[in-house]
Amino acid sequence: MSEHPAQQPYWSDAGFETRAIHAGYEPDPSTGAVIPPIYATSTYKQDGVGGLRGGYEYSRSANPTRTALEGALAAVEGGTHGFAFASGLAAEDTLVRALCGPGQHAVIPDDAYGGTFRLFDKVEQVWGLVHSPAAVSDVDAVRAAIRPGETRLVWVETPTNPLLGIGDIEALAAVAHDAGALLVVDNTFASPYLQQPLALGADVVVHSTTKYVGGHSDVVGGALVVRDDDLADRIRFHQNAMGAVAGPFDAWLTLRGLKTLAVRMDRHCDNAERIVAHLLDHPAVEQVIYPGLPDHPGHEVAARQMKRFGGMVSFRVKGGEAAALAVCERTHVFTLGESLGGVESLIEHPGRMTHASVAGTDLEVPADLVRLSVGIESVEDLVADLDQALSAALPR
Ligand code: P1T
Repeated sequence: MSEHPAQQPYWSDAGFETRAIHAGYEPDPSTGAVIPPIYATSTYKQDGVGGLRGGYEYSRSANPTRTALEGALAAVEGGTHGFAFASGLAAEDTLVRALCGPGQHAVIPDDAYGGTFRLFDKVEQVWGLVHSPAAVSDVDAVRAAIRPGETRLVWVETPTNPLLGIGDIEALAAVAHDAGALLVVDNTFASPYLQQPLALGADVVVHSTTKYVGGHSDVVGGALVVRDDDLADRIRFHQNAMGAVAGPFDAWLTLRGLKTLAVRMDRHCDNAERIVAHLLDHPAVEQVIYPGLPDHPGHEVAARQMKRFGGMVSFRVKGGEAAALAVCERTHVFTLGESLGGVESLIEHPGRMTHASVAGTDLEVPADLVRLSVGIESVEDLVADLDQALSAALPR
């Protein structure tokens, strides 16, 4: 299917916020509608057999609401081709099977979203793709994990989920490319506002748009963005052939969220910084993990490649797992739940929740770890809520 006009990179010279608000869609020529309609249609009338209007044939292949989102995603990531999927994991699976074949190998993070590990370990491995975990913060370890001639993908999350490790995207791109592999960066935690992996040499950006891009905890989605036409062709073929696409309403919600990404991210970062400063002095807290802290091992790299340090904060509670669980169960403003990146603050216990699927593997996370997705509420309320919950963890 031909490229749709909204995918053309004609917003490439505009600022980030302008691209987030305008790219992907021109006001409708017949009505002037500023926002794309939700094209709730599965098929399109053809003007004679094969006479497609605007290239639209069937909504698995393309749908105008999804096209608008895909153009906007490409524009905000500094790419030329965006693809929207039913979930982050659907995007990941489509990418892996578009680019790899049985008998090949991928290097994956030794700290990654549990579902990403499960996908590689329990699905792609059965299909014949083997993987080795390596610390994304250790360029030498990633280089050592590469199997010359077999490694097709170096897969990186930065910051990682949930330990907020930082990978040097530029250095990792060089390592991957030296070995003839592609660098894939899952940019979910940073969001395109804070980090631009393609400009740093990554070949593919992955998102769970469920998170900061959508931003309102009301839709599940995923995305891939590339600059290379051949990679785009392979992904487009597999997106259609595998069929895990974003539906029009999901695409519309995600596009609406994307427009305010920049202002939301700045507030997420402001609030996270205040909470980090508060937790550092708290007697019930063993360790605060945040890339903005000067003693975080990835701080210098993060300062170089990120605009700010993000809205995710992890901390270890004194008193072990029982204390960590007690904190998670006592907050009121922070909602106990999986996911992240929405306007409302969330708290969770990775070991028992988002990362339960990595228990007993190299990716197991500490039992005393608590993860915060810091929202954009009044920061005083967030601090007070954590204080009252942490009092449960203090030794009596
Ligand atoms: O949930 P889904 O939209 O399929 O996206 C998967 C995914 C991919 N990459 C990262 C970095 C992620 O954090 C996720 C999903 N993560 C959670 C649901 C979570 O609470 O961590």
